[in-house]
Amino acid sequence: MIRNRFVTLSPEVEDAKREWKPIVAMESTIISHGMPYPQNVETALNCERICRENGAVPATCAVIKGQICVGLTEEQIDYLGREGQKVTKASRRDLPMLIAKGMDGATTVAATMIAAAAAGIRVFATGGIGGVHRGAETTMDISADLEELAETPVCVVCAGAKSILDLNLTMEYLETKGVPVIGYGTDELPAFYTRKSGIKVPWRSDDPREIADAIAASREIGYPGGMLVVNPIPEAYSMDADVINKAIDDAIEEAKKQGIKGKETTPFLLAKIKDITGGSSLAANIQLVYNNVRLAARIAANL
Ligand code: PSU
Ligand code: MN
Repeated sequence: MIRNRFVTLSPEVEDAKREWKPIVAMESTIISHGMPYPQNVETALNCERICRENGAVPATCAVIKGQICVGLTEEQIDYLGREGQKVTKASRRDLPMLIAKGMDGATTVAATMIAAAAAGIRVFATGGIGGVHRGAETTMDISADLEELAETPVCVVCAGAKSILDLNLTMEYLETKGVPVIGYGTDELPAFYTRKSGIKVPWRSDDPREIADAIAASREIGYPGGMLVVNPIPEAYSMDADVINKAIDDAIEEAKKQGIKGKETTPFLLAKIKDITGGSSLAANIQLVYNNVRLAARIAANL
């Protein structure tokens, strides 16, 4: 998407663009639907601080009163965090009506990529992306994030995908769509809370500069889409695989029992997993996001 009258850049992001400073986009569904208050607001503000400390300007994105905002104030971040699930979870398909109605929306990876692309931002840091859900052969539950990666020229840095998803099918989908997937310092897809999944990634890079070169190359050769960098959670914060996998299985069982469907699925599972693990999944989640912001800032600085 190109810049238009529905996209507002914050003064800080506007200045950064003018001065060609590195910028890193961040999403807001993770704030409103991905974590509980007040940890969600603390985490989002820490992400912005860590981004600045690593030499890049943060651009947290959301829809506020029908405007696609690239760069939020502290008050806006606090508002999204306090409102939590009351704010509309906004993916690609939600943007036109949110704008028409002048509503607020917390943007998913897909919608944040659209916002970032409109502002000419090439790098985006988050925790986890949506993907092909377990059982998608019957439910058809495949996140719009995957289509967006195929279409929109933004490099998303994440900690791999959670095994609430079918990781093999998610990788197959990305392959079909021609999305470059790059393991940062790893040959394996990280499984969000843990560093390993046993699934190979097509590419590995140990150098943020090389990843920046790949982004630049993808633009020059006319790739329409983005790129996915998968960055393992730091060893010190990674969880025990058996503990987390059991929690995920139990959470999925509970979701089935309660008939949770569609866009409610991911937020429900995240909250349930946090309860089952007594909050240790949340602590891991927060640390992996910080780690991704650091890497994204370094990539952006090399562009
Ligand atoms: N995974 C997480 N935390 C999150 C999400 C995914 O660990 O907050 C959010 C992201 O905003 C992602 C969205 O883009 O869920 C995917 O939702 P869906 O599967 O409904 O597309
Ligand atoms: Mn879905």
